[in-house]
Amino acid sequence: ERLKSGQVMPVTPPPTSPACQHRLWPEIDKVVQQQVAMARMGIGECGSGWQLFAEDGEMKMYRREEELDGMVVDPLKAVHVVKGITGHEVCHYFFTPQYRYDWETTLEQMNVLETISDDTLMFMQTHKRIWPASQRDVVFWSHIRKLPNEKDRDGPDIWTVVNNSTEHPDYPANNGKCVRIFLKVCLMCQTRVDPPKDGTPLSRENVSCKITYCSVVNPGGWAPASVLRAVYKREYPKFLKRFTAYIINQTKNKPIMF
Ligand code: 6CM
Repeated sequence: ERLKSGQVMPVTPPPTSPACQHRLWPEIDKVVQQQVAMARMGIGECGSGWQLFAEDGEMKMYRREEELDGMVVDPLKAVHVVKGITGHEVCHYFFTPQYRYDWETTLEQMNVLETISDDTLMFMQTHKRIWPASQRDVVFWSHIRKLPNEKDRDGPDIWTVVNNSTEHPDYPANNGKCVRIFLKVCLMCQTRVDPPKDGTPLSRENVSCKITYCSVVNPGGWAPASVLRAVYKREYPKFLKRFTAYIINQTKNKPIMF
């Protein structure tokens, strides 16, 4: 059928990621969409049960107390607004392996098991042992994506990184000294721009980033609930403060990456 003038040919949109040929792609795309939808929901919309457990300036951290087979699997949701950095920058430093030892304080060792594509990696990490529990390790894919800003087409895009546990035949779970943990993590970042009124060029003073960080970690094996909750209460605020301070420091003399 011929198109009338002004009509646009309906075509299947091009694949959004070069990782789309990979066996894990259907799962990656599904989980990313689910996690972003969850991250977009406000605290009030997610149903009751979110309790504020840490607050520091603009940073607020909420958790829901949940247990599965006697193990603490409390979902966590943190929101923060940080001046001087963009969503793309936050996601870039979270995703890129070379920076991870700089900001991830619980990390003992990190290996990239597979480069699925530029925007999708598979990691194996071992984390520092926390007494009295066994040491933990984790295998997960990590995917970085730019989401179009649907509300404001001229505004900056939203960026996200989703980490999700997976399996790797060469690294079976619970086969050495470590207990395998299972995680679902979503970092979602929205840049806000407040351009100078006097027409001077945009600087880092004019940008800020709204960060939403959601995670569910299943410790995978015995870990005393009270110790685990105390560890989370201490470690999550420490992580978000240290990580954002690190990005401010890394980017301060660099051009703004939108
Ligand atoms: O999301 C974060 N980091 C990412 C990159 O490393 C990635 C990894 C998350 C691993 C989370 C491990 C949590 C700590 C393990 C404790 C296990 C319980 C031991 C038993 C204690 C009694 O998504 C930042 C993660 C920040 C964690 C505080």
